[in-house]
Amino acid sequence: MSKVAKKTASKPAARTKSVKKPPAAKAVRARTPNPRERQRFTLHGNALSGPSYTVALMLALCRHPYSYIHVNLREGQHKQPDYLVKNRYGQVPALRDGHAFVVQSAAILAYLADELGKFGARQPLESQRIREWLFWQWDKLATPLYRLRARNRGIRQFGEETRLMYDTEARAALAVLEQELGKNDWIAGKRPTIADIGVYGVIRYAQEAHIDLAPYPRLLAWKQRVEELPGFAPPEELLPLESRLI
Ligand SMILES: N[C@@H](CCC(=O)N[C@@H](CS)C(=O)NCC(=O)O)C(=O)O
Repeated sequence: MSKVAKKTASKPAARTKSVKKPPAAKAVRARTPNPRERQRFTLHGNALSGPSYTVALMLALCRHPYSYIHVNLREGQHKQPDYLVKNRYGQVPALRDGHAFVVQSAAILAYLADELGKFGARQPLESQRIREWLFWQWDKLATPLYRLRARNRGIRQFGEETRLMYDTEARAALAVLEQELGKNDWIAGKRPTIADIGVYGVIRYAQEAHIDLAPYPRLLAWKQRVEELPGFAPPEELLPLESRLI
């Protein structure tokens, strides 16, 4: 047998070994951050921003400290050149990790799940399911619910017909969640993942969108479960009105 063939022949054993490794790697990553790691992340966000909240919530649930920079949306800071180098889309949030900036809240959640080894998938199909929910959430849940909230806060203006359209869309999305939560306690399966964190970051604001969650009892029970996770904190605790450096 040639050297190459020998190497190939010995691969199955090596592969079995590497499959067993991830739990140990995860355990190392999940330990309490050391002083250098503590200063690793800086979240650029806004106190009223649901997407900023999902990232802050993820870091809180991972018990990972972070610095926080308040971006003043009213003054248009998010459209200034010095911010656009952090987030090319001119939006909050942006997360600095060392010298790199990662943007788009759902993508940031996925990044943090990989980096911190928490609330992510353990196998490819689970990873796919989580992604499906995160894409769906922005497509069908966040858009109508956040628009209704923005209207109620006076940030967006639109007439009754449009309000009714978003209201109908939001309720249709809530019905999907209600149905799905009849199968499992958590959105993407039997344990909490970034799909729950992303969706919670929208559901949290249902009241401000004037959407009553009472007709969705499973959703309410799930919301309670999220709020009971160790490290959970509401937006007002995680997103201050001023920058907070550590
Ligand atoms: N899909 C984006 C949405 C972010 C977003 O809508 N951010 C709002 C604040 S909640 C914003 O920056 N709005 C200003 C703008 O879009 O110009 C994400 O998930 O990061």
